[in-house]
Amino acid sequence: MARGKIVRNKIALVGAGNIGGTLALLAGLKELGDVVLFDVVDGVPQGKALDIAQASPVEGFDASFSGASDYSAIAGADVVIVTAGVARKPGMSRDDLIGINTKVMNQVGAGIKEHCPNAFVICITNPLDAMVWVLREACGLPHNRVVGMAGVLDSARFRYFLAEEFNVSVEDVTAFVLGGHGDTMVPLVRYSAVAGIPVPDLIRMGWSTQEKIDQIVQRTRDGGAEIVGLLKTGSAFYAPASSAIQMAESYLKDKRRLLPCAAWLSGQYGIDGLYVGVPVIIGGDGVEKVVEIALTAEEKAMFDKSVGAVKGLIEVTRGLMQG
Ligand code: TXD
Repeated sequence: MARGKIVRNKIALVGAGNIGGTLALLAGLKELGDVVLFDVVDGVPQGKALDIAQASPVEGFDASFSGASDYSAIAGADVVIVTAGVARKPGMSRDDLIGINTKVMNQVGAGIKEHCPNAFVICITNPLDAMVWVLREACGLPHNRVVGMAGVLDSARFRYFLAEEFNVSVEDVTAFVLGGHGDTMVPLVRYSAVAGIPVPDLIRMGWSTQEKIDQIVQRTRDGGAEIVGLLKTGSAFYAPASSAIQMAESYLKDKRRLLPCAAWLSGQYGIDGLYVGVPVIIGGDGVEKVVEIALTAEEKAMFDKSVGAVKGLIEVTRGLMQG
């Protein structure tokens, strides 16, 4: 059968700041498609696009890079990754960003609705669990085509700390973090493993102690704040960008990765009508399946507490939107 002309994917990055610029470089290095950087600060998206394009002869990737401050530039995007808004400074919680970033999500959602209603949308802007909901409401896309990036990052932090503790390759460590992207997140030790050997077994084998693993769980919860405290001028951006690109790649290449993401629940886990961090399969149709794993009573209690925190965040956000 004659093959039609292969057209490159189009990736729109709304927000060309620390994460946005890193997303653009990673998309280029992985040759995921043509990249449009969008930002309200004129010159920044254009400058970063040109700078990354000039790296392409060295790195050997063929793609177009452009910068824009008009939403028409994202027309027809296959994937939109949203980092627009303000980031945390030391002493600020993710929740402190609600007011400003809610307004930004409504603007971004309107741009997506008008220019690329068939896209797969990955929200990164904090507070993530609320902003992904605002963005979905504003763009009106199907719930399975709007997802939040947080769990992949939190799980990556957890995986890194476990690999360091066990002195093994990060490639062999898998881990799960459920719930909201905040202090109540639920790193699941029971579902984390090294080459399939569950972490609880590794503790019994003397590879670590429960106390050290508990400390790693807490350091994972504090992962964002630890970096904000060190950087002082902003928050993490390399690992968040890598995490979102993994989600985008799973969609663009129909890889059906099983990844922890903030996904819309319509009855799963006994929750109906809320974005929560759960394991999902991301393929060519977007979020193709929410995976319901069995939880012990203790794990369920922690998950329910995290869900409660997300619900509280949504109520505050609703109040702001109606105010
Ligand atoms: O795991 C996660 N989801 C979190 C998310 C991990 C790390 C960072 N988290 C959040 O991502 C962070 O708290 C912020 O809310 C976003 C973006 O973080 P980033 O570090 O990239 O922030 P920057 O460098 O400030 O970039 C934000 C850009 C900046 O260039 C602004 O000019 C632009 O957003 N901006 C806008 N773009 C479009 N439209 C509007 N209205 C707008 N307002 C600001």
